[in-house]
Amino acid sequence: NLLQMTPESRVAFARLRERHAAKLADRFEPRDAEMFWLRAERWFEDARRPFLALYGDRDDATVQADAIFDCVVDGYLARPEPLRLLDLERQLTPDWFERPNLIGYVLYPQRFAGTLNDVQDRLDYLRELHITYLHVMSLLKPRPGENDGGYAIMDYRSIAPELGTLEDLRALTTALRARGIALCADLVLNHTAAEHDWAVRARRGDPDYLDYYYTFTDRELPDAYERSLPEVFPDEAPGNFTFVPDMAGDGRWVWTTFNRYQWDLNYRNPAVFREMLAVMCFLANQGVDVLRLDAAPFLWKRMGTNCQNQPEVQLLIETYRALMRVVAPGVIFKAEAIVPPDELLHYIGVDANAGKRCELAYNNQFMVNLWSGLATRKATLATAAMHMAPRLLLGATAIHYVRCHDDIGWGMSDETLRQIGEDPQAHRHFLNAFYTGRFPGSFARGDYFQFDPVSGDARISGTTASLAGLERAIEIGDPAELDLAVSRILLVYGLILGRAGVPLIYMGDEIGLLNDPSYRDDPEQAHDSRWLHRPRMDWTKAARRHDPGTLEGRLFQGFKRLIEARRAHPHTHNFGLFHPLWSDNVHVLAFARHRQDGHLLVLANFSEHAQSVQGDLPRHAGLTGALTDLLGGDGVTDPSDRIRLPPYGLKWLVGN
Ligand code: OTU
Repeated sequence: NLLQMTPESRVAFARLRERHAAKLADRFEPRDAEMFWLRAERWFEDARRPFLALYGDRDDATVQADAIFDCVVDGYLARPEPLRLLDLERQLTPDWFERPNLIGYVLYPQRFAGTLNDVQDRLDYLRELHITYLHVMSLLKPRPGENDGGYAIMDYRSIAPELGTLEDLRALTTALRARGIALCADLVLNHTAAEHDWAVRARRGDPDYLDYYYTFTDRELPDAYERSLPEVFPDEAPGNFTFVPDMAGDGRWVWTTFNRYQWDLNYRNPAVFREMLAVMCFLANQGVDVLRLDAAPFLWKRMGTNCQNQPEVQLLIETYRALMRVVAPGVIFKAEAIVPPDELLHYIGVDANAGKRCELAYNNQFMVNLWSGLATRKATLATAAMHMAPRLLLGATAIHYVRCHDDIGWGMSDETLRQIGEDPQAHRHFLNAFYTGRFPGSFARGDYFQFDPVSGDARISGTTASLAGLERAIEIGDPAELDLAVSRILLVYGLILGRAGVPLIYMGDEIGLLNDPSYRDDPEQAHDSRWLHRPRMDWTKAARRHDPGTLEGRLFQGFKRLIEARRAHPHTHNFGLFHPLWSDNVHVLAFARHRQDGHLLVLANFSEHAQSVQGDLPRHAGLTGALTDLLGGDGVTDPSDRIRLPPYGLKWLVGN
């Protein structure tokens, strides 16, 4: 591998060994020390090259590059034995996060159970759903008061006091590991809370720390940036800069993309790069398996652009990715980049593009297209989008989800909308009207997020159940409507479970939790309608999950059936080919998955009426012989018969 290094890198690598050989030999058995050096050698150039592309212009570039590897050594020295074993195990099973048995669940610990110890007490519940990937949001200590649902971190090395202590986190990760559940934690790396120690020092005028953030003495540059900058939270946090009156003497404007108390970090400063690297090592060494890179697109700013998805963001991720492979090869990255497919390709790719990108990323397109499908009763947009997606993206390991703690922004591509004959603006306005229940005949009960009365633009808040019609069905007391709502929920979840990648269940969806409007009475939350879909787990409802006569029982058992069908068959393993299809019925979504050990055809009816598709569709999808429905519905024997789907029906067909 030394051959792949530049001559300078070879010298730098020799320097690194010299600096640390004794320390490592002291701490580890010779073989564990050698394992480190093998990995360091393997990833050295992969880390150093993008790092120098970012910081190579500095006079002290070599010193800076050496320093990041020192940080890697420290990270490995602190890596506990059980985690080093896990690293080995995962290197033997590099597809551990791509397997059909990976089933995700995302929760707020406070709202799900209470403390981290309370979460541990609820693991049996998650076991019933076969959860093997748990995203626990907002673990780290946030600023007091308003904190954007925990996304304004005051200390990356402490747990939120109401949740417990670092010991509790380690106990939780140990318990999860024993059960084969990977833990995903947020790495909020674009910004810190204004109360973080770095920010406090910057505010006092310490020049080293002023350089951790983007600060400006007057409006000249902020105004120039604003000309091309969008606003993420226009309602409650207009603009991208906040004036901090007592900062560094006379006050300064601080870059705050999100809320006024979330200060964007300056990654042009290599000290910031290093700080965050140390945080990554720290979290990995507590037993975190998946680092969710929050707001990844925003990490680099450039005048005259929207300051998202800049090429330097990829270089940052590439460097971090390579360095963390040396410290903790069992740890993977998940990009939280809610961006169009062409941009998403820069964060993730097939086989994570030889280790340079994130292993996982959210598939936002599929999510919004599912909701568009439910509103229109048509599969056209989802089908067109799948056909137009970059081929490489189809091979990536996506997080498939129906809802999350954030709003739904209608991020489908304008190009795809036009291709299917929809006017992009009109379609988004329709979806907003539909999901706020304003559109005549709508079954949804959601609310606006960041509604702009001038343009009519908005995003949507609401739980899966409320958006899918359950809230309204209960309100009007109509059992037929209730049946339809249950079918809609199981349809969209059945679709994400029928795709490869990681299906992610949002806390409470499995028992149909409805909107929680109580946030409106809390002054810290009232302005942020995303709290509408962050209800507390209702354990009284959950207790009914085994009773098929109850709503909760129907949903929970429905989820279980889908999950168990997925786990029992190899088709959703990410090693395979994804194959979008057009059926001859606009209401029916169709896609296939090809593997050497079998082919799967997924059919989904987005309408409340029975539908059928041409009987030779499975043959076009490569399925032969008599077909079985893995979900227990009717199989298919005669290709000249049309294949029937009940209202909101779903089929997972396999050949024999
Ligand atoms: C993320 O979301 C988090 O998921 C949010 O809960 C936070 O408020 C936010 O970051 C700040 O930490 O804009 O509307 O492309 O879409 O990072 C939510 C990524 C957001 C952004 C995403 C962001």
